Amino acid sequence: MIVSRRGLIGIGAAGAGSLLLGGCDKLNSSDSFRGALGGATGLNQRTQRFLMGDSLAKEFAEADISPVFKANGSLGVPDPAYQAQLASGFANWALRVDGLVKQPLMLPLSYLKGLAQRTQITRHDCVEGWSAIAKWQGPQLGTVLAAAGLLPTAKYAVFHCADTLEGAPYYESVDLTDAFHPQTILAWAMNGQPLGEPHGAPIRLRVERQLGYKQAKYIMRIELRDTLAGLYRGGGGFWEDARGYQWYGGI
Ligand SMILES: Nc1nc2c(c(=O)[nH]1)N[C@H]1C(S)=C(S)[C@@H](COP(=O)(O)O)O[C@H]1N2
Ligand SMILES: [Mo]
Repeated sequence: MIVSRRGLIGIGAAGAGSLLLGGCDKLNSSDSFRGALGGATGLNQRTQRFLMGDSLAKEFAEADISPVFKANGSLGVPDPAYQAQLASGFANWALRVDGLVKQPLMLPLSYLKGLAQRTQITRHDCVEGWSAIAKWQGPQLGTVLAAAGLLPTAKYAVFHCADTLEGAPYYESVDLTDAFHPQTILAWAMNGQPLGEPHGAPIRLRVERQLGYKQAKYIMRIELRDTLAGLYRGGGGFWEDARGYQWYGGI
């Protein structure tokens, strides 16, 4: 079941404060929480290294940043609820993390900005035949997933976006190998500025070893699942469903 955008924002406004601002300080200062978090991350990273190694996508220098970075696919989200969030700087917005997790979370943008940040200058490659280099900043996805605590059955992280393309909701997914890769971040800043609407405000995925269509913009919800079957047309992403693009869009 997909939670409607309106419903999501409603939960965000009501639930975010109580769950996080109340819970988070306590969690962060608890040694056992930090221990549990480290353990969960370690387990997934060991799995990842065994499978794929921890090869990094190439990173570039400030001087390499492209003067123009084309926006592609959806250039905005006409939905009035999204527009209201955009106008308020996403002050009442919260990212929902749910599905196969121990603790579903509603994470305000301020919380994501307050986590340890990673900054990386990388090249985005779109299958339509263009590339551009930008600097991205945000928390690692692994940090956010560890805060929710994955259930043992979780295999995929699915990103539900606010926009629709060709009448269908945009979504994407990665496996836990890429979810816990150090360069996989929930970017809220691009070239030192908060993400604008064309590039996916308030947050977009950067999963740097894969192609442009995997870099989901306008992420509202991250759902942990054991299978991609039964979700939309089962391809694990909008373009995978619509055009048969490879689910693993490796570069
Ligand atoms: N939500 C959402 N994410 C998306 C898309 C989209 O249309 N909607 N387009 C994808 C494609 S094909 C590309 S190349 C990049 C474009 O990102 P940009 O607009 O920042 O250049 O976003 C990807 N993520
Ligand atoms: Mo693309």
